[in-house]
Amino acid sequence: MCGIFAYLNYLTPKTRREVLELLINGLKRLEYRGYDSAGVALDSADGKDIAVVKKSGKVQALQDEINSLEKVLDVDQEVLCHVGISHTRWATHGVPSAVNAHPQRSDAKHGFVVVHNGIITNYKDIKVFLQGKGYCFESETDTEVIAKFVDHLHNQHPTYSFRELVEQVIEQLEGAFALCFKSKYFPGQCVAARRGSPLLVGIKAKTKLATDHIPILYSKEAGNEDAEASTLQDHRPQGRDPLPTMHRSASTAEFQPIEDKEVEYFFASDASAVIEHTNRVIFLEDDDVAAVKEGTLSIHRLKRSLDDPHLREITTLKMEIQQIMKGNFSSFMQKEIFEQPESVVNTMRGRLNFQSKTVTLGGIKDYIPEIKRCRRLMLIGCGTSYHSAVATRQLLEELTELPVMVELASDFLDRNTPIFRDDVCFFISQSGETADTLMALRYCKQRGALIVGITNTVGSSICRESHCGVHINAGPEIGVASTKAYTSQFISMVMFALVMSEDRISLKSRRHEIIEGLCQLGDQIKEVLKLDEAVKELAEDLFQNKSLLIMGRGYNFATCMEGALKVKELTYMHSEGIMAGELKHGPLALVDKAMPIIMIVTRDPVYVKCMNALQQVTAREGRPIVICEKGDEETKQFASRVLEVPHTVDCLQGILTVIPMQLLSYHIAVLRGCNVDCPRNLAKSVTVE
Ligand code: G6Q
Ligand code: GLU
Repeated sequence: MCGIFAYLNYLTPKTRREVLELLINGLKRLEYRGYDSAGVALDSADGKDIAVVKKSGKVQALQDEINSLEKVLDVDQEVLCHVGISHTRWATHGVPSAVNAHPQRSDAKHGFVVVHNGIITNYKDIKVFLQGKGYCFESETDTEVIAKFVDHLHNQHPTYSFRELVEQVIEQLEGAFALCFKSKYFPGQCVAARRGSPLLVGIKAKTKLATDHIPILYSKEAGNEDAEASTLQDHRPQGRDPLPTMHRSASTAEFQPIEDKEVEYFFASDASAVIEHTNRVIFLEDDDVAAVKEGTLSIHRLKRSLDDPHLREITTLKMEIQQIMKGNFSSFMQKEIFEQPESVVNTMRGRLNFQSKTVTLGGIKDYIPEIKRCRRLMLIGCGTSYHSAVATRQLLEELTELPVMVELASDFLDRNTPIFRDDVCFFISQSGETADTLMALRYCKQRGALIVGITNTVGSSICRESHCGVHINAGPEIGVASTKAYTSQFISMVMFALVMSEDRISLKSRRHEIIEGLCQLGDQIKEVLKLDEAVKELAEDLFQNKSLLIMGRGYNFATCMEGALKVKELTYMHSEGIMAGELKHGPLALVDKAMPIIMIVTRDPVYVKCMNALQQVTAREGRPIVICEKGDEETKQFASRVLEVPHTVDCLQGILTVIPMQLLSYHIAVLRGCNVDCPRNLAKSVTVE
């Protein structure tokens, strides 16, 4: 959630206008992650102070504010070496307002400023400690303690380097964070750190980089744990500083991976913000501290754990700039809905051989024998990702003959669900950063289960912390409402089920039927997308309603839940996915001629039961809108309106039935004047519990 973007130019002259444009543009790319306020910090025009501009609302509001300050900011002045940091906030502590927006500062003179993604859970303790030292707080955020804490340490230990100060600070922080610091005392330097929230460094050098790796510098070796930092609690009662002196970096000769000339660095919470500048990035790991001083980047960790790699790899991103541009579409969500004919094919590319009818999932193939021996499969996720698990559970049960549990990550954790070494746990997440899912992953990993990540984001935390996994390869998804990631997650799980059953003769024809179905899916999705106009007309009839019920069962139940989630989040209209088998047990009471109802009825094993439900609804004067298979005259008779989708194999039908629901929520949102890409109160990547 929310975004960090920082830009450092070293010996690459830029006007302050250019720096500001870079920062604002970076924030706009990240705005989908969180967006209630935004801010920037850069050197003041006279170079003696730091100028901070913050604004409540969207990045555009910040940009307008900056435009009005052009004179004060002396935007045409050139800077040779400079650090600018910026942030778009999704408030967790304190209302969205200019004062709560980031950068947060240490003091009115801007000794240190910081931008933060995440939550500091022990901020109250630190705040009390700092108040005792005379610090006064101006915001309601948890973040402000960080800026003041680093300032306090600086006062106590003026000889410490910027990076050392940040190392000391993060050792005292609990919770989740990605941080980026700028300081008046350390001009031209930038220090960033992360734990639990994503952060990467982009590198743009004039000359080709001499290396593909950056070695990590450690302040402490493994096994030297007695030199462990004291905690804040240890120090406070004696009134001492929470600063362990033994931590100073032991390394003297810093490695200089980048020639110290003409280089630009970008710090960002996600790759979409840097891709237009460079495709060379380093994904930071938890507890990494990245520092740039005199144009040289170094990465530090406080202590070396035994399994630590000694290097951080410089990754070349494959993402294309077009992938994060809206093109001719009015919103990212609309673009992503219409990308599905290609994105589903990308998910299968190189994995599914339609001729030989074989499936290879490179990221898990070595683990398949172990998975086949497991006690049960657990599928864990949140929101839409959870729905993709619901959608594919039945097929997994059928093709693996294993018990399959489907869990919402938050509830799974609340229950302290028993997990065993012979469990195989799938973590499904578009972003790969969702806090609940990540914590459930760690919970299962600790208990010895095999961890399989199903994500769309290369380099994400879930990706890195899994034993094996599948990248769904849907391409960047920017709209907050998940669409193409859902269909690609769905297909990834179907492919996994196919892999698990490849040596089962009795399932051969079923497997072939499914592979045939997958082969036609791209074209069939194109067919479904032609319903756009009809769906728009339907939206015109529905958009003023207060509620929308979506009913179905079997393979289509997940579509009902996913459709209802889309409607809720995008249109703020009440919507509920109802399991048609449960109608008589309560929901039927809601049915009358005024209640808008959508029913999904396809020719699968529960068709007859669905028809019963349909008749129960019409018998109560309900006027259901029916999503059914093309040419199904019998079903259409009971419908007040119909949306027909092509026929495919029962277990894939959910991919085709969910698309009209995606379109419907999109059109209702537009008609209701809602912000399609950034629904209120939501963020794309939910890195807090
Ligand atoms: C739905 C949302 C949301 C999302 C979850 C999980 O439209 O995007 O429900 O699916 O927040 O996110 P991840 O898939 O990134 O873990
Ligand atoms: N917890 C911080 C705040 O509320 C950061 C929120 C964010 O990640 O944007 O200011």
